[in-house]
Amino acid sequence: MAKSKARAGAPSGAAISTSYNAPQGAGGETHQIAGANVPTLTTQQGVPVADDQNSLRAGHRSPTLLEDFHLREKLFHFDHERIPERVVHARGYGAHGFFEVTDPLSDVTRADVFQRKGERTPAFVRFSTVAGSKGSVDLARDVRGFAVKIYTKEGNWDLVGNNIPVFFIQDAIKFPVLVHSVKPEPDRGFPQAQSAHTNFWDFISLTPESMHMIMWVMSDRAIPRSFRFMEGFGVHTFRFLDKKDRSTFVKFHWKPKLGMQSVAWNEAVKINGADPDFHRRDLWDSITTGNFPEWELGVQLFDQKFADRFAFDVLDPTKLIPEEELPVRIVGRLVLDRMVDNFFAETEQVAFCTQNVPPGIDFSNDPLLQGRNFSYLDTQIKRLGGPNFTHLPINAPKCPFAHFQQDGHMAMRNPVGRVNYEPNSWGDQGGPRENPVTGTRSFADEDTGPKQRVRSESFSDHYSQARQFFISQTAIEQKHIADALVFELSKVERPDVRARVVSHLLNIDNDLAGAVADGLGIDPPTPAVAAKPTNRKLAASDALSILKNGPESFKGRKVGVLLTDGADASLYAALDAAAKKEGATLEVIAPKIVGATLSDGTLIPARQKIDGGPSVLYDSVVLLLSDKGAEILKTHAPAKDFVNDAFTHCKFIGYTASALPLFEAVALADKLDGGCLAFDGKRDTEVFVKLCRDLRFWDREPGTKARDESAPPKGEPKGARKPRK
Ligand code: HDE
Repeated sequence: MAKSKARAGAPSGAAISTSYNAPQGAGGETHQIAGANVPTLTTQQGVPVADDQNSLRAGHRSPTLLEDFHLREKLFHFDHERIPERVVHARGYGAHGFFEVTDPLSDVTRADVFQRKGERTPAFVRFSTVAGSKGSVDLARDVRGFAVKIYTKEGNWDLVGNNIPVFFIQDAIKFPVLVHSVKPEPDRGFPQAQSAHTNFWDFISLTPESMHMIMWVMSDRAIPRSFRFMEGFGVHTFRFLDKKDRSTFVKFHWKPKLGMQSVAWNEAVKINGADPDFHRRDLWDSITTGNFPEWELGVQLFDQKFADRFAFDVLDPTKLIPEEELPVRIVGRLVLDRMVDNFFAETEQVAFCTQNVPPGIDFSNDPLLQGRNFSYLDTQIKRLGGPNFTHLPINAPKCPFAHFQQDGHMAMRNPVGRVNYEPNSWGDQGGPRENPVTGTRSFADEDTGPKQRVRSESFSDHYSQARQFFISQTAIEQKHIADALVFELSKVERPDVRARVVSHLLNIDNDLAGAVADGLGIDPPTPAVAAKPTNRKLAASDALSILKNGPESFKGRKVGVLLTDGADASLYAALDAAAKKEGATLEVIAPKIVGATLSDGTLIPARQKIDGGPSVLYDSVVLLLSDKGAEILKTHAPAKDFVNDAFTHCKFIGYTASALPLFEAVALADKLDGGCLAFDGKRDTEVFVKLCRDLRFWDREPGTKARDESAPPKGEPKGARKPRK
């Protein structure tokens, strides 16, 4: 059991946690070293170690002796530290929390976890990217995994979802090749964590069913600002079963309390260089500072009649049900309030399995879900080395369990007694028996037919919802989709593949196809042959847009404050207070990591030295400079990039008049717009924070209408003013 302890005599005075293996609760042998009482280092067998720095040798300069069991054990264990990384979703980050019911669902499900209002059930969540390996960057353009394990009183429920409500393919049999196509190309072993390459788009261009998902993946949903600002979806249609085993179909939604937010593509590229762990750090920072991220759980409930009249097959995982057509009922909340003690033991070893459902939750016949129910158990056996991965604390249920499964690799429990089978004649000595009353039951589905390899005709519309997604976006978001497609296809080496993708886009939206063809410098080809013509009459769904559902506040966001010696102390204090009032945080960037001494002599420590804290890491920026500070920074490349990037990425910029030389140095002094606010006095800091509620000043983005009328900005303060020079 790994222990974390504060070590006495830590140099900084702050508590340092150490991570080492020791028996749970055991005192163990200790000894004094440099005034501290420390545990004695041992081998795995518990033998005390006298020298951990030098291997055993016959003389000063002689070969190492084979009998050095401490050396051999240490190397052997190190050599085996890695387990196979997940074949997909290898890069992930997890946290603990709880699920709380706010609106019980006893009317539709017997699942115990949904019965009592206010009841909290422990949960563990692992967010991930799909394509990259464990060490890849956080801001790849990719789907994000949103896997939730809820430790219910009737067994673990794993809702292994994504931040996108549909999927690339309709049948599990296509999954291995989909993944092969997006992963590094097999001969050259690159590109890493990128869909922008020939093989992926070749496969996609030959797989029209992927077009709806492609619209999502090319949208800003695939470059989220952090895990805290993205939605999650169960994707498939599931079933709820009530006490009488009556079925209600259900689709699961997680809605972030802080609202949705994404970064710009150019930011994503730069963040990956500046902080490849951007999403991990964000979750760590927010949870360890007590700003616990939270999502609402919503359900879309429907019956067979709705399914029959809905325009698409509810078993088709490339389709969603628009919220406008079937509202989402909010039934609970998920709060993440504790980081793991140990990344490997918990985040790496957690084993999600879609087939883990408690009584009252059941599967539909979605062919992708059916395939997943085999795949997840199978993959855990490979990854965790045997059938006993449920013995690991992160995977073990937190409710009582009783079964006759035994032995196998790494069995960690010690079953006692003589009886390991049932039925048996040993009465109450005979161990667990089945319970038809509380036991899990499946829906008595009568669907059956001839044995065949077939795709249902009802799965054949590949373009209508792709179009619906596209027309539901604001003009800015539509432009981002077109830009992303041009970027990705520009990395595709084969012109025929590029043209084939555009031929599909023509079945989605002519303007989109035209913009992409133009961006690639090609003439639009003829439209792809469609199994079913696009229904161009589907109404737009506002719920599908990020910008139409912007947050009401700047809560949970971060202001990067570039600070120099001599900066106005009262403005800094006012800005700090205004940000705190909003629930946002300040992060100080300074020319030196020691920080900046303000006009009143206070030293404000910096979190980043300017070279390590580019503006892409922040939601908005403030330049709080002294005249002297600005003079120094105006020739400093990272400071110039800081300002230039913040402006290019449509960020709100607060500044003091003394910062103007820095704007001049990047030729922006004449371009300052309504997204730039000069601080004349302390009150302006509050105006600035209110401005930031819009998250970005989109008027600045080239190639889009001044302000996208379909997305009225939320929370724009009346007092916003043009800056003065
Ligand atoms: Fe997965 N998927 N998947 N997937 N998936 C895995 O399981 C698989 C699919 C998702 O944080 C693997 O433990 C098949 C859809 C998440 O540990 C593997 C198919 C959705 C995670 C696997 C799908 C997902 C995985 C790899 C098509 C969204 C990360 C390691 C039939 C609803 C879980 C592992 C974590 C992981 C198989 C499609 C989400 C190989 C065969 C659709 C969030 O079993």
